Amino acid sequence: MKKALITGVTGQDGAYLAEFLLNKGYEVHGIIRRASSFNTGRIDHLYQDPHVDNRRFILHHGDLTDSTNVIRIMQAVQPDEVYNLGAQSHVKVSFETPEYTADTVGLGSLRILEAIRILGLEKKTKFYQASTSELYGLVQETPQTERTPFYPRSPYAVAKLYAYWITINYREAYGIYGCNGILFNHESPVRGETFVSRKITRALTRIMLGLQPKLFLGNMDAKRDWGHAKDYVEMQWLMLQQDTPKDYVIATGRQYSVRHLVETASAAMGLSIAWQGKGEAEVGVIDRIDQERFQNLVRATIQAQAPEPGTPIIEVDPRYYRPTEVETLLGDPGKARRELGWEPRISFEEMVREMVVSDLMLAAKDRLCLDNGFGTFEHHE
Ligand code: NDP
Ligand code: GDR
Repeated sequence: MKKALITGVTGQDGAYLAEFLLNKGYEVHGIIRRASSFNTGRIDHLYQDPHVDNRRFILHHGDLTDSTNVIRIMQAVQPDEVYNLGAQSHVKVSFETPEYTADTVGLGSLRILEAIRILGLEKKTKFYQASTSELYGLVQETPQTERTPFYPRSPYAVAKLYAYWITINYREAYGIYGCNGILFNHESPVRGETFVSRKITRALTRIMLGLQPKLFLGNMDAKRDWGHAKDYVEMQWLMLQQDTPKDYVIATGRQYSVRHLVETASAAMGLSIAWQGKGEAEVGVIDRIDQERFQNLVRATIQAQAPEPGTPIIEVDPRYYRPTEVETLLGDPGKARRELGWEPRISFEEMVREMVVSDLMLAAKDRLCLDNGFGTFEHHE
């Protein structure tokens, strides 16, 4: 039975990858951080009681900033494959916590690679590095391929640049099987609530149920190549199953603006938005609500309780602008398609719809509680 170790197992990709590897018959180990409240919501469905025999999903407390801890876990697990997904992964937050971001994202990768060396696992342990389209930053060519020059535009992206090159350096210097997956944005119903896709689906569903008055966004002209996390974790595994370690771009080859994402999510619920004004003064007002479409989507007794047509529900808030922005990203997944036979299966529209349905269910629970006198649910980002 193959053993995999996942850093960042409690995150979006970690949860999908753990499930994928368990289904492939792996024994899966994950590193989780000690927190003052439960942080395992995304992997609770995979949890196995430590008191049962033959467990195949095992969690270890740890942190990428702690090299002794990383070495000890690697020594205990002796993994065949390490997936390094752990990171302070929020680009905007990295401007506020640049040193911590560099430590987890940049040095965190080095600590695992060093653990492989120190423990003499160079010939046994394959290493996957979660690299990112943010490396392209101020893009030098469109679409971006494995050969497009990098120009990182945030402390996060600069830290990922170090992680990218240290992976290649350890591959060349010590013969470690190390790969970079240069993944473009990928989302899902368990995407972190402060990334733009989930922020949009969460806020719009809550607005439709009268739980939140407005959605505040930053740069709505930003364009991204958005795929589904479920498709992308399969590729992370595929990269480690080859004879030779290589780096691959993983993307859909299609690009949309943040504004289009808002429109797609709204349309899935029968809500149409009319845009008024420009720049920081731009607002999105409710144009029309197709009640029948809304009802068909949820197939439950919950009623839409949105404000009247003409009400502004989307506003620009410059606090969400970044000091240096990545305006446009579009990937060319040709190498992955040709060499690994990989194609994304889930379309942008299907993914957004899945996120809307999931967030509507969560909002409906809050609505039901509120209607029955439990809680106020004022929290929104
Ligand atoms: P998430 O932010 O959802 O998850 C990040 C994970 O890293 C969480 O499990 C988090 O733990 C953990 N983590 C954070 N800091 C530390 C630390 N100091 N030590 C150990 N673990 C830590 O990210 P995603 O799942 O979306 O992304 C996975 C990886 O892929 C990240 O490295 C990200 O930078 C990269 N990436 C993501 C893309 C995307 O579009 N999603 C695209 C390209 C790259 P906790 O739950 O406790 O916070
Ligand atoms: P990104 O994702 O920075 O590409 O990094 P995010 O969803 O945060 O932003 C995408 C684009 O939307 C614009 N935007 C907003 N973003 C957020 N978060 N909140 C807003 O209110 C908002 N309004 C507009 C942003 O300016 C940006 O242009 C993600 C992370 O998962 C990284 O870890 C990963 O490496 C890259 O994707 C690929």
